[in-house]
Amino acid sequence: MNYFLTEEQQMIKELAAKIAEEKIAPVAIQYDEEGKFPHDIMKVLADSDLCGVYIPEEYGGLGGGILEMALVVEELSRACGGISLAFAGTGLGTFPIILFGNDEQKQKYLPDIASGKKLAAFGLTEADAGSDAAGVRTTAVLDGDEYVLNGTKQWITNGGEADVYTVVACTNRSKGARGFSAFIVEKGTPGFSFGKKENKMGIRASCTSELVFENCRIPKENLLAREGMGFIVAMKTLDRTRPGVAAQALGIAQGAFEEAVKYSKQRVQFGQPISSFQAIQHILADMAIQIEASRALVYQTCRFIDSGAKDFSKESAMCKVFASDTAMKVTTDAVQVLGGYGYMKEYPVEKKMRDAKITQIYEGTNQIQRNVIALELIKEFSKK
Ligand code: COS
Repeated sequence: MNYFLTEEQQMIKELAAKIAEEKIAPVAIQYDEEGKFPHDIMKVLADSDLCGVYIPEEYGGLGGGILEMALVVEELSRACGGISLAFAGTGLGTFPIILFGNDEQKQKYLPDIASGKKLAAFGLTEADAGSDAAGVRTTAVLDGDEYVLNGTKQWITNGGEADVYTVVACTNRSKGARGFSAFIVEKGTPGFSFGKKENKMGIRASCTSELVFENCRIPKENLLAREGMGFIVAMKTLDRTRPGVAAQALGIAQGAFEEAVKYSKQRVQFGQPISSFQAIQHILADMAIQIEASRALVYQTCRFIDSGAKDFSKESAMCKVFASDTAMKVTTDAVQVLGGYGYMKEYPVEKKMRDAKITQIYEGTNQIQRNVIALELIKEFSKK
């Protein structure tokens, strides 16, 4: 399918694909087994100027949008859905600054993220605030010229590895979702430490950790937007980054599909390659249909967002649901095509199936996405 990418978008996609093929694919299984964070791959991305594809040019980026970010995530995820997350998780941590940071905050943080010198992370989730994001308990209290943070964030992608954290905390509990505020917290700030690193089913090359705040004092200049805007900062960020999760799912599915086709042409049973059997052909055809439909929805949603659309919660949620459900189905089918070999760790598809699962869960479970979609639909229809 021709998606009529611009010359620059095509170049970005091809460069990311080359890095994925040459640098990531050969080490993906090893990184998965060792749970090794991909600093060396991030260095390659930095040297190739890909870290800042979605960051405005005035702050050292390439000035692209969500589509450019998605193209990189898709290609890296084709080789490894865990390694790609060092890049995608940084995007999630950076968008609150791009969207709500003042010029000073942008000047201070974005150039180093764009150059790949620093990684970022986003701290919203807590033990009792998962799907119910308004359940955040971490507090931030203004004391003179500083906010004092107390609380623990859980399951934070890039936690411990990132240098810049955008964190949502409660500044006025009585106001519910309107009582949250968002802050920038730098690694190394006294009172800010990291808890246990999680041992995960998939995306094992990605680091997932707790963020612990114990009387952590940060300058009041690190408040993003205004007090009370934290929930909106989080929701507007997620509206922009859920297509990134969709792109990760798309890449994982594409990678699994390619492995399944390759294997089906090599594997001989009953005297012929299994690709000659209709039972296998139909599985491959269904995979290809679903992947192409995902890609069309992901790219179009990204373009819609990049066109300056004001409200796209529904579209963003739709592409996340569709692409992640597709990734789960396609990777499971890829294991099926490879049969017993597919179940073994020597072959790359069981890892892709494990990596795919998280895309149905994080940045809002697919059940939450369906809530968002349904509520928006009902709102739209009641206007008619
Ligand atoms: N953009 C702008 N504003 C939004 C918004 C969006 N996408 N979504 C909600 N808001 C606003 C609402 O308009 C409301 O504002 P008012 O108080 O002015 O009316 C406020 O935020 C609270 O919204 P709502 O009442 O819908 O909040 P709920 O507590 O019901 O939560 C869901 C809504 C479930 C959608 C939210 O909690 C969510 O997205 N949960 C999943 C969290 C998630 O993705 N976690 C993963 C963390 S990152 S890995």
